[in-house]
Amino acid sequence: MNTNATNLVVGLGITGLSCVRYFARKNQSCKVVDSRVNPPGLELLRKEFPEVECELGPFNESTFMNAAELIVSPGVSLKNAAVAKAIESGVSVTGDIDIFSREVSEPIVAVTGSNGKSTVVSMVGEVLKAAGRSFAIGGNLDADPALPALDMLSVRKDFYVLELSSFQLETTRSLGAEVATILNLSEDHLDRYADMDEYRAAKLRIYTDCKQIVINRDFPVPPAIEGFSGAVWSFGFSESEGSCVHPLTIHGEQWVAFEQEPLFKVDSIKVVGRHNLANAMAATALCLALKIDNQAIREGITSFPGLPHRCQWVSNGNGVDYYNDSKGTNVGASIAAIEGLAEKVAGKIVLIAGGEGKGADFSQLVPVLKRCVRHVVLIGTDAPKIAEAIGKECPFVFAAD
Ligand code: UMA
Ligand code: ADP
Repeated sequence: MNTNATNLVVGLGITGLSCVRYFARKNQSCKVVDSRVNPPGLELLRKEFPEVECELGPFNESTFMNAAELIVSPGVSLKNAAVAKAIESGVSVTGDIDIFSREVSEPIVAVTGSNGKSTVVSMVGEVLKAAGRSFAIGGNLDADPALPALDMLSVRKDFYVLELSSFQLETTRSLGAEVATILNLSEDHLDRYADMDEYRAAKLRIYTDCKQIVINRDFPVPPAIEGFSGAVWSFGFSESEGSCVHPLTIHGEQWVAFEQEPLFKVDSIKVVGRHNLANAMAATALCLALKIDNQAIREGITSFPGLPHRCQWVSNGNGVDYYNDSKGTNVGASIAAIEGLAEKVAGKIVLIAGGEGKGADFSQLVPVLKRCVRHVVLIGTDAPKIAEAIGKECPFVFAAD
């Protein structure tokens, strides 16, 4: 055994820095590696922890082999050659969420899914605020400033609400959440995973050792509840028996109800689109699992104004409304956003789309484009791929920006 072995923090971004801070609080030593020569967290590391050794540039396999444990940032795949070789030779591997779960005894609310995570965790936060409970929200959440999981521990709270990506879940062995959910699953990150099965397997790790599960009845991700003995809650547009949150018509008005009990009117929710109604129902089910009272649920969900860059109204010029949905970073998200907006303006939408497709199949866009969109403007790296997929089905132009 190598007696000089130390914790090796792999990646010096937001997560890596939070890991270094964690080890410092614990008086444990660590070393950092990053395959970039000038990684984003370098300046802060030098300032806050000048004593911490940092190895930059292409990964050195022997550094990995000699580590006591690898703490791998979400952006670094476990298939990375240096990481994989170290794991194969028996070096233990973990991630910030795994460490977080070992440190926390308070209830964790854990949310993953391809889309809607940030909206749902933020809604849960609004409800906890309305209920007067102390809480922290963080993890994958793209907030300003970001709050990586381990930094959430600086002040103890009643509840920890975690947005989790499949990347983070890859290194999470036993989360032990009070309540966990996979909101939905559609193609994403296929540049990192071999196929959807591998992506789904990473997501399913969210349920390990959790006490309660919330499932989306319209989009179950099997085998979530096979052999599960804890409480199962659900949400969805379809009718169902058991502990479910769903829309209910009462005297001609649409409500969100728990079983037969109305909680709040559908039109009292500020965020638009069917996908956001699904998000509101998911957040409601999570809060019911936490035994938060109905009034706080109503207050929290209906006061939530929505997050920037998610179907966010920007301005009106010459009678045209402009919406920013730039957080729709996969095909499923864009379909949900277009369909949500089309409830108001079917057939009149001009879609500006592009960027990096991460291996997605753009042909899935065709039916919704034909139904809801009159023209597409294509930008960014994968613009030609989108053009190829939509072909003659929907008129498009290329634009430089
Ligand atoms: N790095 C290497 N070698 C590699 C890949 C990365 O050294 O092969 C280094 C980079 O040079 C960089 C560091 O790793 O210095 C970056 O680490 P990271 O990519 O894990 O990013 P962090 O800054 O730690 O931010 C991560 C999440 N980013 C990713 O998963 C890509 C953030 O989610 C998250 O908010 C943060 O941890 C705190 O938990 C962002 C995200 O885009 C919002 N997530 C993806 C998504 O939502 O689709 C998953
Ligand atoms: P995430 O954190 O999972 O990326 P967000 O709440 O930030 O999700 O929403 C990002 C985008 O995903 C939104 O702009 C919208 O286009 C789409 N979206 C949001 N909620 C849903 C949902 N429940 N189902 C499908 N797409 C959704």
